[in-house]
Amino acid sequence: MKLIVAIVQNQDGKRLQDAFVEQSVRATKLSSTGGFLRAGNTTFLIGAKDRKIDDVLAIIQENCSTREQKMVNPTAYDFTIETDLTFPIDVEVGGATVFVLPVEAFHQF
Ligand code: 2BA
Repeated sequence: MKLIVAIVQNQDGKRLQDAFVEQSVRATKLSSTGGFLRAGNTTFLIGAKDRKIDDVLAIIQENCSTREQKMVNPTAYDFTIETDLTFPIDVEVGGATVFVLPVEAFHQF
């Protein structure tokens, strides 16, 4: 068994959750915040048998898109630094950032 941790954009979270339910993939959805953009994103925890991992990854890939997101350069807030970067810059986010971890034990009491 593996634990899949998938960080996706909020815009894709609902669609991905629906796809998991439709395809009988058990998942837990958490609200999370990206450390860089400091914007909300969605993290799914999925416990899956080894033989199902590729199927779950395919579902994630099919339902998550890459997007450009605007952010104001953090140095623009520092008035001691001379910078022209007071305008928003585009940052490419996603589709999904996925970790696959080994599971030592799984219990449901
Ligand atoms: P954020 O940390 O808000 O990052 C959003 C996007 O900003 C990233 O998209 C990446 O394109 C860019 N970015 C992040 N850190 C950067 C940096 N130090 N310099 C320049 N650009 C940077 P993604 O790579 O698609 O990541 C989307 C979200 O996935 C991240 O949101 C974070 O919540 C999570 N994530 C990505 N890599 C991770 C990792 N190694 N460990 C834990 N969480 C991660």
